[in-house]
Amino acid sequence: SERYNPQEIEPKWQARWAELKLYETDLESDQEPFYYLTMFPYPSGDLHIGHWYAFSIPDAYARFKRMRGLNVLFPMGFDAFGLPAENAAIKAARQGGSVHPATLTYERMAHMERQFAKMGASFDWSKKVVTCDPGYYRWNQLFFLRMLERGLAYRKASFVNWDPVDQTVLANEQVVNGRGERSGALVERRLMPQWHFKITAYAEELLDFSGLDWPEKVKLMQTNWIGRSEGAEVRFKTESGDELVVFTTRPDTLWGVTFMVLAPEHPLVEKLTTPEQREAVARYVKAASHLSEIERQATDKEKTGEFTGAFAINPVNGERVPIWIADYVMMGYGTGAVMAVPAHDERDFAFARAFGLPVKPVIAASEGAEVDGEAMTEAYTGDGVMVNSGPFDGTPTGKGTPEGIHKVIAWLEAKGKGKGTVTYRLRDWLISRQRYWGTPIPVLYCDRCGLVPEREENLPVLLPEDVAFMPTGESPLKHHAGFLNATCPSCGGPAQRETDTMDTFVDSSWYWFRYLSPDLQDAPIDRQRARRWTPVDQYTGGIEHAILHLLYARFFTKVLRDLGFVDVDEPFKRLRNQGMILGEDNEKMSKSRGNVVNPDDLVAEYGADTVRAYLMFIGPWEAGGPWSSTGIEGVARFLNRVWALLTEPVEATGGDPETRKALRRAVHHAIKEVTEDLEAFGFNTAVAELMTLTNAMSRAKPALAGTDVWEEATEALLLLLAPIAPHLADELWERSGRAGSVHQQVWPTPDEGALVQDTVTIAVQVSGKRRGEVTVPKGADDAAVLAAAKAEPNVARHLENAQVVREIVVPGRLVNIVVRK
Ligand code: ANZ
Ligand code: ZN
Repeated sequence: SERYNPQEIEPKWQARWAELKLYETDLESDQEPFYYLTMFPYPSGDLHIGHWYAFSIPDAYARFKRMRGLNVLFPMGFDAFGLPAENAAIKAARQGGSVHPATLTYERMAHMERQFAKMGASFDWSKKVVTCDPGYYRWNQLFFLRMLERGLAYRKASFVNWDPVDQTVLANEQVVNGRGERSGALVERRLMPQWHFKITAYAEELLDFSGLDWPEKVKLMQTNWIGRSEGAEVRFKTESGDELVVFTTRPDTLWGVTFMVLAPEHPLVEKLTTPEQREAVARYVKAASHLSEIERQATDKEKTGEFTGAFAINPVNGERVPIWIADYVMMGYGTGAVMAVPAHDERDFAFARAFGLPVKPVIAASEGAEVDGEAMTEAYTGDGVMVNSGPFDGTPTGKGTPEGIHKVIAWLEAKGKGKGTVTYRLRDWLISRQRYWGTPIPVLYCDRCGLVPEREENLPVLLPEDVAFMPTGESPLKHHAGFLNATCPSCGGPAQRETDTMDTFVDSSWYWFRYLSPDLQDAPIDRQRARRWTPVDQYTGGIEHAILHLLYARFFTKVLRDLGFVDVDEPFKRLRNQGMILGEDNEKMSKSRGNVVNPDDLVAEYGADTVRAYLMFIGPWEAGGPWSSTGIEGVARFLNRVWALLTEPVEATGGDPETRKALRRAVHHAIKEVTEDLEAFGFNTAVAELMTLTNAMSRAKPALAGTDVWEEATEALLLLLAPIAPHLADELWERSGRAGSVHQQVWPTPDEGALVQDTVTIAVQVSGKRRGEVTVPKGADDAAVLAAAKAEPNVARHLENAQVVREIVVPGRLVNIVVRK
């Protein structure tokens, strides 16, 4: 008979599904909606095995949910703006050629769409969203303008990585060992005006994950990223009369301050520094400007710093303390100034020892315990009681027993020397990119009016197509006269357009709302549909997006709610993250290691269904695992066995009731298990269950082929296989004479009756007299049999007020409970 030939059947079914428009979702249908979103890809060019893992398994989930009777929306699009396409254009410019990011991006998207079709993916492409389309990014611009109105978008000087050779701002990823990736020049931290979104205004709300079924790990990562710290702001005065405010989580250590440290970028540094210290301080500030924040915060980094020559007065005891600058203090956190308490803070301790500054303990481990700053070898950070702290001596204090912290805050507030406050590690979202391939920020600079927002009716501010890329990488927008020179929307005079574009994370912060009405002309979001379809029921994607994308998406949803575009507080109800597919050698796949597998080659060799089923079989989807070429062979054999099982004819003998019962039990067991597995993203165990069912069917075939129970088994196998190997299942569905597509069928439900094991009936005696009988599963253990026996009503009556002295179980035959009255 005919062999399983995926190269023939897969294109056939892909064409048939497209023709039937099988996966176009009617968003207005009365059927219960289920929004399954999977993170849309950047159009990098070719689908790699990671894409297959991230998309083919979600496809199985979407197919499963459709068969379960839900109206599933499973859309797809492209996160199409971004650096790689622009870098390709810049590279071409350096080599004297030219490539346009738009051309490249659209070519790549078309190629990837063809590859998705070959995967058998059931995306609803009729809702496609492409973020570099003006019909999409115009709404980024509208949101920006509305946010600007409300102060949620603003422009302020921020530190950026400046490449002095290429005269351009670099992303953190483009700075390697402190140097520009391309120019090799020492990168400087420069203060430049940049656009920001005020995500910090939502810090508190973003810490609330109630009602979200998200992995604990992701919630924890976001919580730490937001980094809420309770503490106090304390007002110190410099000797020259300037106010120097510090943020501290430990105001209870104020009496132990022996010096102060400012971030090198702190605005008071220049003013405070004495003439003798000026040169050394300037040198230190310059050196610090070459370090990234990550390098500065490394815990093993040797402490460096410089004395400013100035002093401050401690507001709690009037002590005079020297003011230093050091790179371990960050300008972007708290107030950029620290009251240093070396006795109780590790970083301050290391700094004090490095520069010979005094250490003054103000917390004793216990009442009366001796404290000696000279003798300390490390900071004491534990709980204890306050000492050498004026009116607070003897007060218990510490992170675990914060009485002292609270009392000192109340005291500071009463004396007007400070106040309790909450600080977040989260910074406002810097969205400015000095790049071409992104959404133009819709504002202008007018000589007369200053900063002027573009009028909403003039949107979109189009990205000009006729641009020349610079070998330096500088944005071509800066040199495009037609784009730059515009009319002021306010006074009609000449104005210059903003040349910064938006971070592409803006594009991915609301795209799932747009899938609901991708062509809507007069609004970004169909609010009615959004009410019905969001929050997204299930979102899946890579763990690498645990913080930025997922936090921005939550922030944007809340902003859109506050701007009146949507009515939900959160974007994604349930989140799951897939693991990673590693090479055969258990290492990350990479070209340099030579351990990459190419999905196109695999599809040509085995067919898409085998690749899909094998990726599912590798291990729990949320864990990932190493690729195995013998593993995929095994799964290929499995699908071939399914094919042979349902296509090779046999003369069956008919079988007896026992074999019929055994087959039905295997079938309904599989239905039950596969359903539970798929619901819980247990794709590996679902495939294993199907292998077990196939084995049971192989054993039963010579007896039962052609009988009603065989047909029941065939139907169940194909239905359960449909999400996993969608082409093979549909082909066998058709060949077995069944109507329609298997993907339009209803998911089976297990017949609980068929699951019941065979039973035996056992006589029950009480002290040797027969008092009843019980029916229990064959092979049930003694404890279960005894429990059933004692529960039998007549037996129970005879056991009342009696003391059991012995219990005898003769398996499969008899129970005797010996009692004494
Ligand atoms: C005095 C003190 C004494 C501190 C003590 C800690 C322990 P978290 O918990 O992460 O919020 N700090 C404040 N602003 C800083 C900045 N811009 N750069 C670097 N460090 C800064 O950390 C808060 C603590 O980090 C603050 O409390 C301050 O040191 C330091 F026994 O103040 B503490
Ligand atoms: Zn003007």
